Amino acid sequence: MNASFEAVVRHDWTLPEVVALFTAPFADLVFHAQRAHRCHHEPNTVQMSTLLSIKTGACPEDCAYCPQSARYDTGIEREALMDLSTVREAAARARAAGATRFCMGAAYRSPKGKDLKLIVDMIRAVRALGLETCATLGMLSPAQAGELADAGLDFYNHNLDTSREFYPQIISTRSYQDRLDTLAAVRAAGLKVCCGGIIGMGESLTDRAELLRTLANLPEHPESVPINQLVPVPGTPLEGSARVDPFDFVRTIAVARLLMPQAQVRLSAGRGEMSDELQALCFLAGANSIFYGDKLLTTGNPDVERDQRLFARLGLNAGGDEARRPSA
Ligand code: SAM
Ligand code: DTB
Ligand code: SF4
Repeated sequence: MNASFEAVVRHDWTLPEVVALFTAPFADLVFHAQRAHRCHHEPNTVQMSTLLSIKTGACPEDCAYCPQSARYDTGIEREALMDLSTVREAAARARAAGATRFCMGAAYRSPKGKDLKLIVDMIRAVRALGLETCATLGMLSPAQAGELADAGLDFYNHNLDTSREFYPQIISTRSYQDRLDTLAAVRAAGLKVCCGGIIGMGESLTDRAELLRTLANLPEHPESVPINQLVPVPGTPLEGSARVDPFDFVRTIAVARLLMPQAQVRLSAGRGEMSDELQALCFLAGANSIFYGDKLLTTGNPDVERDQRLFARLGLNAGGDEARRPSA
């Protein structure tokens, strides 16, 4: 099948169409992804979100990639839910360093009622600093999504992680359908959706195509699509995973850009192990947002100085959601 490179918003992608994009000559794919990027976004503008783990470790789920699962001995320090002033101070530091969005992550299967009330206070405090807010707290019921929306939360992050077919090899404690149900609840509550996956867990090209196809065929495209490269953490079942071919990672970014042309495609975990040249290729392929700050949730991220140097070398500007062109 010939690849269709047209950058239109569609929700009816077939698997052969997506595979044709993945297997197109690299330069064709990246060229068309960059063209799509320029139709819908300000070129050279990259949005920056800073992460904070507000509750760390001791998670009852068994996600095979995750250092925070209670089932694996990864040596991370468990921490109960942070207090409000610590979160506010971290958000103020992130804003001072140039982030426009602050994302609070908690190692929950789903949040308990009393914790959600405390998190609502955190969301209000972060918003009051003039930052966009994002949370990732596991599964949500429609009522919980509504509570977060009422608090003024802007984005909710909940990833599909991989294809429906490969998923059971990675997680057994919650189903693919559970994830889709949470995404539907988040959307119905009026929150913006941040949803993506992980590359490098041993999945096939078909699994990568199915992940992106599932995201693109949702009733509405996620506003933000994080593409994580697996950080192989010692002690997790995936610690020995083979490194992804860097060109295949760039291809994944490019296909995400073509399938979801209006989304922020986020170059996410794994940047610490990527060269400046590989990150530049990811930006060329349509990535226009990153996680910014010395730490992701529990693992490392390039330090702020390295990112600032990279932005200067590439002529990139830090920008917010206004990067989306109104005419698109
Ligand atoms: N507990 C919540 C949940 O699972 O929705 C929120 C936090 S969880 C750490 C958020 C996402 O981080 C996961 O869905 C996964 O995509 C990503 N992630 C976790 N560990 C990772 C790793 N070692 N490498 C790359 N991405 C990872
Ligand atoms: C996402 O897709 N990636 C971020 C964010 N959403 C929450 C998390 C990456 C976590 C990497 C492993 C860690 O630092 O614990
Ligand atoms: Fe828990 Fe989330 Fe980690 Fe899964 S990814 S083990 S749900 S913190």
